[in-house]
Amino acid sequence: ASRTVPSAVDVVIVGAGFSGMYMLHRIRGLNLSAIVFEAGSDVGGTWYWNRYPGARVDVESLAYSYSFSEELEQEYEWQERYPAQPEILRYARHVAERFDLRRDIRFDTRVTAATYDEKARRWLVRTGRGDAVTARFLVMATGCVSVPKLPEIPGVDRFGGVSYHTANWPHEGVDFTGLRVGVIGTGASGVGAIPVIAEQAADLTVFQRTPAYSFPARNRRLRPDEIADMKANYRAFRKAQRESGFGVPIAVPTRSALEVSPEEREAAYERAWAEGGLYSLMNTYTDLYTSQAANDTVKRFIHRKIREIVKDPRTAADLCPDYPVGTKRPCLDTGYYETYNRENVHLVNLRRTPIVEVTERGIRTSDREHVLDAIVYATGFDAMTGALTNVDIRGRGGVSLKESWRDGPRTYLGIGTAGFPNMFMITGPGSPSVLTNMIVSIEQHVEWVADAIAYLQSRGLATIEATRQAQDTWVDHVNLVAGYTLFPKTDSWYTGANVPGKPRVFMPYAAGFNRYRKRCDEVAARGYTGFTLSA
Ligand code: NA7
Repeated sequence: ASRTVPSAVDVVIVGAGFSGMYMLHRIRGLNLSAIVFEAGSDVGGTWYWNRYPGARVDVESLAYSYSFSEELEQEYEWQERYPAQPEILRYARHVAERFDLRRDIRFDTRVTAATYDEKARRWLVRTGRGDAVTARFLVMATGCVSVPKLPEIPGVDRFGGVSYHTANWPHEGVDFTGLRVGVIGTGASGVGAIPVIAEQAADLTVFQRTPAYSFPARNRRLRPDEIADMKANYRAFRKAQRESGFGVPIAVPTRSALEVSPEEREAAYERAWAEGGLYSLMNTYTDLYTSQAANDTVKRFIHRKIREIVKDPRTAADLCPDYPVGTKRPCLDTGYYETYNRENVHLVNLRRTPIVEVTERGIRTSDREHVLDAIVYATGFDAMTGALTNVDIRGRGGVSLKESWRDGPRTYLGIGTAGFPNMFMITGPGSPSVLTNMIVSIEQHVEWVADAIAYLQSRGLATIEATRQAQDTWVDHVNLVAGYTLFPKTDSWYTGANVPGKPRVFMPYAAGFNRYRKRCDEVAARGYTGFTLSA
């Protein structure tokens, strides 16, 4: 098929995941032209790349779906409470078909540079395939956890077996039958992959640096009656999502974990554990994210659960995390802790015996060499900023985004950044997105950006740009809010600590999605306060 790229459009959108797809749909609704560049060969973003066994979403399917089209809501049939990657990718493809999105998306095309021309007031966007397109608006829909990070371990290239990163998994799948497999990393990706690989592999060794808190998903097929029920009540449900703190409607806790009796608390934690899900346990009391003493109660509860499930006491002890629960994104699992009771699964605690190097034959820890046929790197991402700073973005005066974010990302509302007119980020650093049901955050951002562009159009305005003052105030506010929580106390990809040399800043906005959305709405209603609009 011929591949044409226009030389000028109204909007260039980078990325065809859930953000870029919806952005394209909204831009079309404004009767503007748009082109989307996507590095992958199809839509889906995260769900296109992360094909490792056991990859699942950690928000319930009926809530982890677009709300902008009632027809889409009514016609789509989710199968599982927490669908696996293939089902979510199928949904993304369905949306692309349904709204005829693909004709404006150029696949297998990575954007390499974007330069703002102050005279012409247009962005010039370049791709790895030699495309050069100018646009009035640039929307970075590049995702928050989309740049895979390989570990800084010597010898990674020397390994004689096969190796994979979970976020760059072969499309044809991998058969581990009969193999000795090593998995490095025990975040959401490792916790998802480990139980499934364990069933296949002859032998599985898990290399754990920091244990994760993992809650049972209690995944199951959805019943026809609950699907029908949701479809009948979707409008009220979506409203409740938008008015919630995490983009997931759950009862708001009213009491401190420390004001109830230990028995009552245990009973509440037991109910949440039995119910499963990402938010139920941490939503039992008001102060689990803010008080160390309150958080300790839920931590002790989870430690007990781990010790009950895992038979070998030493392995169980190694699996118990010591940082505050929830300050790294907790995992949802199906049989994760149980997997360590299998004869063919071994846990290596890297705190005791760190990895020294990867050898031709496997992985050498400080005490011995582990001989392996395959290594799976579940080592995470250069999150929240990597996908933005990897593109050579230059705003006013040729200043690069990477340079201006040298000491950490600075944004206004996580949507715009000073010095980069008419550039928008979907779910950027400084927004609450990574703490929430991502699709709810994506829709809110896309709609806000589309409304801002429509506003400029209707008033004949050319540019919108965050002021430095509004940005400074917002960054201070994000930090102030973070300071009231336990989040900054733990090293994580929220703070940039997982990437050597990355500035340490707690990047998400932790005051809740509902408060944030209200703030964004007020900014828009007052004529985009904190942004400079120019004729
Ligand atoms: P995460 O959550 O960043 O987890 C990465 C894991 O890999 C984590 O356990 C890391 O340990 C470990 N890691 C990273 N580098 C190394 C080295 N060099 N040696 C040993 N272990 C290492 O990424 P995921 O892909 O699991 O999940 C990302 C998000 O996607 C998740 O939160 C969901 O929102 C979806 P560490 O903690 O750094 O000690």
